[in-house]
Amino acid sequence: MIGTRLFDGPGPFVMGIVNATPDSFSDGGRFLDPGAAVDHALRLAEEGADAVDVGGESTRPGAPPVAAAEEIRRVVPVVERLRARGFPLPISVDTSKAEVARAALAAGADLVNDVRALADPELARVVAEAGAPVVLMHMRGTPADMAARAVYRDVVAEVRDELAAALARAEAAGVARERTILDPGLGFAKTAEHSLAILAGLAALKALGRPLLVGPSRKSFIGKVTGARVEARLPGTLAAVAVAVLAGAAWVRVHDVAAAREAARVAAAIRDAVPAAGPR
Ligand code: PMM
Repeated sequence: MIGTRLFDGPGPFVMGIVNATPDSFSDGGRFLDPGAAVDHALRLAEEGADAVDVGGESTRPGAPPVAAAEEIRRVVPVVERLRARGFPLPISVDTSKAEVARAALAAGADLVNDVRALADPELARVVAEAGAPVVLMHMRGTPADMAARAVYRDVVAEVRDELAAALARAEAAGVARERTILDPGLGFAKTAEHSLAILAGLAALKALGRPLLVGPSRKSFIGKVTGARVEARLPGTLAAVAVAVLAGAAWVRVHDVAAAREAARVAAAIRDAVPAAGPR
């Protein structure tokens, strides 16, 4: 259950991104005003999003940390205004801070998306007490130092094992396993080659037994392949969305909801198709 809806089964479900930040890598500054962020969330709902993810702290490589009070000032008014208008979708809050999660959940958010996978025990406590679903994303270190930690022998196996450890940590803190969604964290403590390898090996992460969420949208690994600037990475994003869904991702987290939803639905139809027995 997320909000009032049961997100059971293989999906695909689309999480639309609402960044209320001045400096996110692809849309920083556009939705800093709460009214603009609210309008954007409404647009994403019209485009067919299944949930929206509201964030007040940029996690791009090297991004400076933001104080909790500032993050609350950016995020909570957006959640409040959406709920006051009867916004029908689950609202996720993209934060690693307990105070921000607490305030956003009190304002009507339904789930917590933590790029640090509940590394902060206080945030784990908040999530456990609220009984809120949580996205546990794989990263190493923090956005400030993660690039230096992108060293793997077998990136898929190591991400799988580190996500298993995050899941165990969450459960030990009282978070129900059934309330977790796992995310390999494309671009977080990963080179472009690592992110591509994760997508190629994504099916192996299904062994963890939890729904997977994948966030390829406009990321630099796409630019590395195509040479496209951030604003021109939609075609590459759609290829990654299709691959993720085909490999078993239940959720994709994207900026361009309408396009990604179509790509995800076609990929899911292919995933679920029964191949013909062969030439007649
Ligand atoms: N990527 C970003 C931010 N938050 N959360 C999850 N769960 N997964 C991601 O891949 C992810 C995230 C960075 O992208 P943005 O700045 O465009 O939101």
